[in-house]
Amino acid sequence: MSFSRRTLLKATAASAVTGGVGAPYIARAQAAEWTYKFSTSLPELHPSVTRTREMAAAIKTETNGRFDMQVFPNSQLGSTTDVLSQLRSGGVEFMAQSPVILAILVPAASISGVGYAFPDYPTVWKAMDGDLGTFVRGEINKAGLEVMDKIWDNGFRQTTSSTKLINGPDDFKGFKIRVPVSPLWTSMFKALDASPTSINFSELYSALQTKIVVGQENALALISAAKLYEVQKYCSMTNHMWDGIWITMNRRAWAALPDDVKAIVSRNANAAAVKDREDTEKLNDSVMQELEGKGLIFNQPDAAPFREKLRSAGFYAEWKGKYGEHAWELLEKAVGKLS
Ligand code: X2X
Repeated sequence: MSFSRRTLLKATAASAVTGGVGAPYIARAQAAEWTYKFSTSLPELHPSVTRTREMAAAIKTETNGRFDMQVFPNSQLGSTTDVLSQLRSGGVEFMAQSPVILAILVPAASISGVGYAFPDYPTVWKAMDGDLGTFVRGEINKAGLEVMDKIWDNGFRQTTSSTKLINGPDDFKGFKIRVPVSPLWTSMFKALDASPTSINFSELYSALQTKIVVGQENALALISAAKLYEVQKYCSMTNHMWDGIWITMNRRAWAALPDDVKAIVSRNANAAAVKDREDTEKLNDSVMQELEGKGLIFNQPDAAPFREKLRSAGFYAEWKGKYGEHAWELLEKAVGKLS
C-alpha cells in the first residue's frame, strides 16, 4: 500500500471514530501538526531501529499526537549519500548516521572514528558525553545542522570476508574491501595496504554477493541484522574502530517546533540513546555465538600490529594535520597518545 493511501485510511478511520452522533468523548486521534521523516540506513532488525520506533511512539503519546515521527529504516528514502543532501535541503528532517559519514558535511565529525583510538566502551562514552562530543556537536552546529546530545552505538567494527581470515596487517595487502563513503575510511584502509572501494550501505549486500568486493567491515550487531553472513564466510575481530550514530536534524525543521515539543523529542531521543548503548553492549557476546551458528568462522587478531602499521604509514600524522591541534588534543586526552 502506498504511503499516502495508508495515511488517508488512517485519517478516515479516525474521523469515523470521533464523528459519530452521540459518540462518547474519547481522546481524539488528531492529525499531527508536524510529520517529520526519520531516516537510517540500518535495517529493521537492528536494535537501534527498535529503539527508534519506541522513541517515535513515546514522542507521539507525550505530544498528544501533535508530533508524528515517521521512521524509515533500511535506506528506504535513498542511499546514505542521498539522504545526507536531503537532510541539508529539508527533504528529510531527521537522519541517523555514522559520525564518519557525517564528515562529508562536517569534516571534524569523523575524529571519533580514527583507527584504533578507543580501547573500550567506558572510554567511548566518557569522551562522547564529554569534551570530544561537545566539540564535535559544535562543529555540526557550525555546519548548519542540529544534533541530539547523546550519540548512539553502532559498535566496534570487525572485518568479514568471503575468502580468508585477517590475522595481521599483511592479510590486508590488496584486500578488496567495501568501506562506507567517507575519506577517513578510505585513508585508513589504504594505510593498511588494502584496496578499499566506497559503497553505500544500501548496495553492500549485493556488492558482496556479486563479489565486486571480497570483504567489508561492520559491527557484529549489523552483520547479523543485515544478514551479511549469507554472503560472507569469515569474521576477524579486528576491532579497528568504534562507530557511533548521531541523530541529526535539519535546522529549519527543528526551529519550527515549539519549545515544549523540542523538549519532548530531545528527552526521548537521549533516553533512547542510553537504552541503545545498553542493548548493543549486551548483544556483543550472544551475537557472536549466533553468527557462529550461521557458519561464520571467527578469529581474534592482536590489535597492536595493525595500529603500528597505521602509525608507520603516517595515518595518525596525516589526520592530526587535518583535524588540527585542538581537536587532536581532545581525542588524545580521551584515549591517550596516538602519534
Ligand atoms: O554503512 C555502514 O557500514 C554503516 C551502516 O555501518 C554506517 O552507517 C557507517
